[in-house]
This record gives sequence, C-alpha cells and structure tokens, in this order.
Amino acid sequence: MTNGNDIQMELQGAVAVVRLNRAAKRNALSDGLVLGLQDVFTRMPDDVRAVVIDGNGEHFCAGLDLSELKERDAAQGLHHSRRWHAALAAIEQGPVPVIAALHGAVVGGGLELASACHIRVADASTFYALPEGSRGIFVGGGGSVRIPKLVGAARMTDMMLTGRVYNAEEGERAGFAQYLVPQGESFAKALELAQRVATNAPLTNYALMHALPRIAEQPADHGFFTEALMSAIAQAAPEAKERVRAFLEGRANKVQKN
Ligand code: 1HE
Repeated sequence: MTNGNDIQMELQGAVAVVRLNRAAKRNALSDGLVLGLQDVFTRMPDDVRAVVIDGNGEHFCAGLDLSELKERDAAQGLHHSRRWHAALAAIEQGPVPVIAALHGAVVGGGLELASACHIRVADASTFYALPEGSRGIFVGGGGSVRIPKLVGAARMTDMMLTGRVYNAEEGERAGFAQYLVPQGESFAKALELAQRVATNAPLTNYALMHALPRIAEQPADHGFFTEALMSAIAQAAPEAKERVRAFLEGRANKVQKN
C-alpha cells in the first residue's frame, strides 16, 4: 500500500528534491509509489532546473514491492511492466536532469530506477544487485535496456544468473555510479551537482538528455547529422551567445583542473 506521504518533494532554489519515504519497507516500489513518481515528474514546476532523487532511511530502494507480486496473467504482467516503463520514462525523458543519491540497497527495481537517472552518486554503503534471478522473475522496469548501457550485458547476465552483489567501490569501477563519496554524503554531493547542473543553459541540458542518447544509438552518419542540427539550434540561442561573449570578455570562469 502507498499513502500520500510515500513520496516527498521540496524545492531548494532551482533544484527539486524528491524522496522515497517508505523506509520501513526499504523504499520498495509499490504500484502506488511507481504511479506517484510518474505524477511528480510529469508535474514538475516549470522553474525547476534539476532534480535530486533520494531515499529516506538506510537504503535507496529495495526494488519491486514483492508483497504486491500477485498471480498475474501474461497480459497483466505486460501492463504492469509498461506502467514502470512510463514512470521511469517520465524521469529519464522529463524536462530536466535527475541526479540519484544512492546509499544502501540499490537492488532490482531500485537499480532500474537509478539507471533511469542522468547522474548517480553513490556513498560507501551502496550495493547493487538484481535478485530477480533468484525470485524467479525478470527485470520489468527497463533494466534490460538501461543497465547494459551502464555496465554491459555480460555483467548484468552474471548478476542475474549468480546473484552477484557489487559493493560501492566495485560498482563505481563497473560504471553503476559516476561518483563515489564517503558514507552519508551522497545526498550532499548530489545536491551540489544538481545546483551546478541548474546553472547550465536549459537547452544544453535538454540536448544532453534528449539528443545525446538518441545520437549514441544512431548509425554514425545519422548521428553526425543529428548532432549538427542540435549544435546549430543550441548555438543560435541568445543565452549561448551571451555565455560565449562573457568568456571572451573575461567575465566567465575558466576551466580549472582539480
Ligand atoms: C520489502 C522489500 C521488497 C524489504 N518488497 N517488502 N527486491 C528484492 O528482492 C530485495 C528484497 N529486500 C532485501 O533483500 C532486504 O530487505 C534489503 C537488503 C533491501 C534490506 O535488508 P534489511 O535487513 O535492512 O531489511 P529487511 O528486514 O529485509 O526488510 C524490512 C522490511 O521491509 C520487511 O518488512 P517487515 O514488515 O517484516 O518489517 C521486509 O519484508 C520489507 N521489504 N524489501 C516488499 N522488495 C519492475 S520489476 C522489478 C523486479 C524487482 O525489483 S525484483 C527484486 C525485489
């Protein structure tokens, strides 16, 4: 069961913080919570420029709420999976970049949710697994499309066949997360990154979310052409012209090495 408090959202300037709030059930994704996520991301206020998604308690998300795993026939199973697809598409293909603050369990549907986000920040307590194999089911929330893009089909196959669990360091090396921070610091780092992302030109962020993944899947010749179109649109925007002028006039930051 999900009640109205199972998802929290607050605005911190131009960043929206969305929190799964079912810590007692390790933020397991009930049908209601999946619909709630879709609703939150579909109705994101226009002035939000980036989102952080976090989970209350010690775990980011324990995946599908197994207590709702009913005897579904094939058609019902198909529709259930398609509802997850729609909800996670609202995150991946929404208006603004989404940064996941990972900690504890990022398993099953929790990993599917994380992989629909644009940046993943893990803390040292994070672990990744796909227990679907041992539960006798299959991923249904887009995992077979998104997870191989992060870590490769071979790793995903191994995880589902053998129940292998990746710890935080192994997970960063494999490509589950782009950032690894000390325990308890993933939310702060995700918020810092989101605030930075929020200062980009919105059209550049949009191009990274919507053009880049499509270009990456196109044959090279199509990809080069789509890139040229996107590049032309982005540089024609008044905001791009002003940002370039600011650099040339010494009013913008230089790129700094760490
Ligand atoms: C749950 C769930 C859940 C916890 N559905 N209720 N996902 C899994 O197979 C992962 C299952 N969960 C776990 O392995 C562990 O719970 C954790 C490693 C995540 C956390 O362990 P721990 O010791 O902190 O918590 P716990 O004692 O196991 O769980 C606390 C409560 O949360 C307990 O309920 P309670 O009423 O006895 O207190 C658990 O039953 C409940 N709980 N996880 C329902 N997942 C679109 S298809 C996606 C397919 C999948 O995601 S399959 C993978 C499902």
